[in-house]
Amino acid sequence: MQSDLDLRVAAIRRGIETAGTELEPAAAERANRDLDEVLARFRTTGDHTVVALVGGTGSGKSSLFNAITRSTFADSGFIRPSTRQTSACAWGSRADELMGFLGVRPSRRMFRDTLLEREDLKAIDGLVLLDLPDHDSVEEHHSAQVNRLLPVVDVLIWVVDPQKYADHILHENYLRALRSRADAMVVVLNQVDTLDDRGLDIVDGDVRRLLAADGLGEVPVLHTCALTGEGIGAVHSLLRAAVGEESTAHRTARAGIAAVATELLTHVGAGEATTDAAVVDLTADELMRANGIGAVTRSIEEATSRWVGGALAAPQPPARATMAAIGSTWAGRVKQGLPRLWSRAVDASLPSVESLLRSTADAVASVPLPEVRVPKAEAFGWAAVAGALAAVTLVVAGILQGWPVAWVIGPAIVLVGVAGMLLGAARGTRTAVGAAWAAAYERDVRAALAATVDAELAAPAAVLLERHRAVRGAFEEARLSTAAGSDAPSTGAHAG
Ligand SMILES: Nc1nc2c(ncn2[C@@H]2O[C@H](COP(=O)(O)OP(=O)(O)O)[C@@H](O)[C@H]2O)c(=O)[nH]1
Ligand SMILES: [Mg+2]
Repeated sequence: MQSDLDLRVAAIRRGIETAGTELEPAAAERANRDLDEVLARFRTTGDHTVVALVGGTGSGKSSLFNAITRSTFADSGFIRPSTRQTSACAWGSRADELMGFLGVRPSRRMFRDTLLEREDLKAIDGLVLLDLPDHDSVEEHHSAQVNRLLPVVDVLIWVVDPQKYADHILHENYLRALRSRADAMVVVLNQVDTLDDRGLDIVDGDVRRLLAADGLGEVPVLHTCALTGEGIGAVHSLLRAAVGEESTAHRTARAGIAAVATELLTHVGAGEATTDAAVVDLTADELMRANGIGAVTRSIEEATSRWVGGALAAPQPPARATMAAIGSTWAGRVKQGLPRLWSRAVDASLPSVESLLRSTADAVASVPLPEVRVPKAEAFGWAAVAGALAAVTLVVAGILQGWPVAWVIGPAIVLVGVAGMLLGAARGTRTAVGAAWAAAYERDVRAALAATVDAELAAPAAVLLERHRAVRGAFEEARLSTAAGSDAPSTGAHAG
């Protein structure tokens, strides 16, 4: 599971590096320092599952320790009623650093290879079982030991016996104070062999009632007899379950890393604006207006529709202030939601107004204005003129030659009609061609301007936004609540 934490830490370090100057140096420094601290603490305690037997003198903690480990390692018995030294058994790893951290003397450490264990204690690598000094051996070092234990302990097994389960100190000083760790607590009622069935019912009911009064009603209660081994199987199951859960040390480290990531996330935006075609087109449209392209297209339509053509309006280069406004509108769209340093980077990535003016002028100039002559319409026009002339000629000739009126009038009407149709065709052709040329000009200029916006504005912004996305993604990855790359559940009761 260490690798899961490593991945998270690596993600944060990668994010910090990718952010570069866009992350305040103080924030980066603090994050790195906090990560070092979290990792150092995790290395000291290690990714062990720590289970501690706690309770009053004579309840049977040491006997239970021995029963669980199938040893006689822990001092037990009335001869030495008060255990002064913590005994510990580690499975699968020596857990030396953790033992040292907890103040377990080397002579009180015991190591077990899980491969050599019986069925119910296989697969509990990483378990460390502690037999703590009695809590009522009122000694300075005892409370210090308990305090050191709390940040790493995964399961606290409170051992009570039928005589002393209502112990005042136990309830006041420990159970109540540890209410927040209720999910990590189990009560073992030991020495059940000293009770008959009725007695067991009464004591069990009492214990549960007292726990409920302490706000620990959910804490499971097991029954054991350390001398006969009765109920020890249930304790073994509990230990196996605890090993299967994410350890407290791991969860603490993960939470520490998540806290660092959460703080770093305040230095990036919640998302990134887009620089896609729709946004590029918005700015291209603004440049169209600023360059007076609308007037040019109108003049193309008008000039084409006239017989004699006419001069076309030329594009007008925008004023410097207009271009500056378009540039800052673009920047505003891109910077949306970005914090100060990232916004500053967006501004820095923008070309100067002069450069924008130049590239825009180049883009507009790259599209030539159309020739407004429409030969097809002119041909129609001349044909119409010829038709009209023919009609006039026919009429004049008919009058001079004295042809019958009927000969002349019919063909003349037909000729005039044809000429009229040709005139209509000429006008229609001009209008259609003019509209097409205007549209083509507008389309080409827009494409040229969009290409300019793409190259000059969108490309540098996209690089920046992509970097921001990578940084944000890295920090978010480090904050994921489920263990990345691990199937360990993130939370949950250790016993039940
Ligand atoms: N009858 C009985 N005696 C027990 C049981 N567990 C422990 N004892 C005895 O209780 C006394 C105290 O046990 P010990 O393990 O030293 O308790 P500790 O002070 O909590 O560590 C010893 O004499 C044990 O033999 C049990 O389940 N049944
Ligand atoms: Mg003891």
